[in-house]
Parts: sequence; structure tokens; C-alpha cells
Amino acid sequence: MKGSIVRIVLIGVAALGAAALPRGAVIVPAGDPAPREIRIVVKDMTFYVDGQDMPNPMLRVKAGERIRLVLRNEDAGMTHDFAVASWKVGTRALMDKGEEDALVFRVPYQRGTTPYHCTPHSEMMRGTIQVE
Ligand SMILES: [Cu+2]
Repeated sequence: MKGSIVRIVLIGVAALGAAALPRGAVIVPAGDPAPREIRIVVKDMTFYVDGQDMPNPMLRVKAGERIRLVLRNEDAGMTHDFAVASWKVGTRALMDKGEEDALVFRVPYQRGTTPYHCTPHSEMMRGTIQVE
């Protein structure tokens, strides 16, 4: 009887913990430097680094680096997001034109490449992240 109550409480605490952490959230150790910001805009169903004209560009990051990735949707009538499936990182939800979302994450320590994409338009809106 006592054992089952303890178990129920533990399950409840685990459920609360999972609900409180949004997708892409990370625990930031004290004293960590500010993350490097990468600003991405979406126009005409294409990702761009803000201020550059390379479509769906390769994003270069360093192993273990903290990144603050900001996505802004400038596509009228289309909702978009940004996700790195292999890292389980993504913006909160699909965004309408003019909306912006930021996610902070740490790049895995393993070097190599991994794809990023927009969930509903992954055939067109996709690119590569290179971990150096
Ligand atoms: Cu999209």
C-alpha cells in the first residue's frame, strides 16, 4: 500500500517535469557564455540566413557550441517551422507570417552533418547543418 503511493507520486512528478519542459529546451549550466545567435527567415517556402541570399543554406556550427536559433516567417498565407529531427530540436509550433520563435540548444559533440527541415514542407524546405 505504502509502496504504491510512493510510485504514484513519482509518476506524477515525472509527468509534471515532462510537461514543464518545452520542445527544444535545455538546462543551461551557470556561467555558460551567451549562445551564438543564428537568425533564419522564411520567404517563398525557402529558408535564408537573415540578410543573405543563399536558399536553404548550410549552417555551420561548432561541436558543443550553444546556439540561439531565431526563426521568423515572412511567408504570407503559409505556416512554417524549423526542426532538427536527429537532435530532437525544433521551434514550438507552426508559425504564421510575422511570427518569430527562438530555440536555444547545445550542438552535439559529434562532428559531421545532419539535416534540418520545415515539418510540413520537408521536401522543399530542407538543408544541412555541419558540425565542425
Ligand atoms: Cu514550411
